[in-house]
Amino acid sequence: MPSRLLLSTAKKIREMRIRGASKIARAAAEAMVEEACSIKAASPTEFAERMRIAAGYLLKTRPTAVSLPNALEYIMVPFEKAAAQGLGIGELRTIVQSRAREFIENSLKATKMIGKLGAELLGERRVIMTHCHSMAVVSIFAEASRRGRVMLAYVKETRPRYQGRITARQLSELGVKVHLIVDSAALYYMDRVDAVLVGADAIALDGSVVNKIGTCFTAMAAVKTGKPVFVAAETYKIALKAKTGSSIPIEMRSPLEVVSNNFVRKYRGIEILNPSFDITEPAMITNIVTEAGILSPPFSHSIRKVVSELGYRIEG
Ligand code: RUB
Repeated sequence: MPSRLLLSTAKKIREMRIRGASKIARAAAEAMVEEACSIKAASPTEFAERMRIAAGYLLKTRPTAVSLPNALEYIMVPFEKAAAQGLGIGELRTIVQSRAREFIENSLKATKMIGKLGAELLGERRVIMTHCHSMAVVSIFAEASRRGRVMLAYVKETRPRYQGRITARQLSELGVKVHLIVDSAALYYMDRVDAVLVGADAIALDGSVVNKIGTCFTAMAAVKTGKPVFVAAETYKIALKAKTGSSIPIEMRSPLEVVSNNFVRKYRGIEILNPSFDITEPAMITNIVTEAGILSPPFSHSIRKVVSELGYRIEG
């Protein structure tokens, strides 16, 4: 069994007290450090096995955000190499610590860089519609505000978990004027906005974007009214095993996020469906802002290019 601390982080991620793809990844990396420090193993083999168990637990918490397996692989691939070479417990522990800390640091830097590149991409576009809550998106607003631009955000509330309220609060604190709207008002207000800007949980190699349920619908409304759709995502959200969006698993969450327990008990014949994410096809996306640059269509080309420049390995 992993330590109580790791189990508690896993529970927080599962229950969405830690949420958002980049925060999930960083929390998992931090949990791996804590685990490496707390394990008292009799041999390097036992230490390695317990680290694998810990990574496995974290991996199972949420299935869609590819940032989570990518963060764990960032730590575990060199770890496994070192374990196979017969390194001692102390050295193995150091590898986990340094890789995890490096991942966290790079992740924070990447979000900041996305802010800069995204603010440039927005240019004179000041009225932006967004969905859910993405730190990459907030970073772009923060940078645009820092540059003295007066921004107005149409923030969709994002049922059933209302992450839009977090975005609304954070943008408002940045000095952005905010209109919080119900999800179904997206098309109604679309003609007043200059662009749609959303985050991502995973990006397939063809440029399909997996993000909070309702993203695709918002993108469709934007396309219908001729507005650009920008996606902000760190490169560790690229799903290196997914040629298209359809191979990325979509998390189904509890009906109790949608209706009360009483409702479920009273209307047993009603099946409540609660998919947490959807897939926006590449043809609907104008640009993807990453820390390594702004990607343009055809995404199947620009994503593979950035992946190879970064030295990431496409699998399968
Ligand atoms: C969050 C969500 C966010 C992405 C990107 O979903 O869809 O848009 O995770 O966020 P949930 P970030 O609330 O279900 O985790 O840019 O912060 O990584």
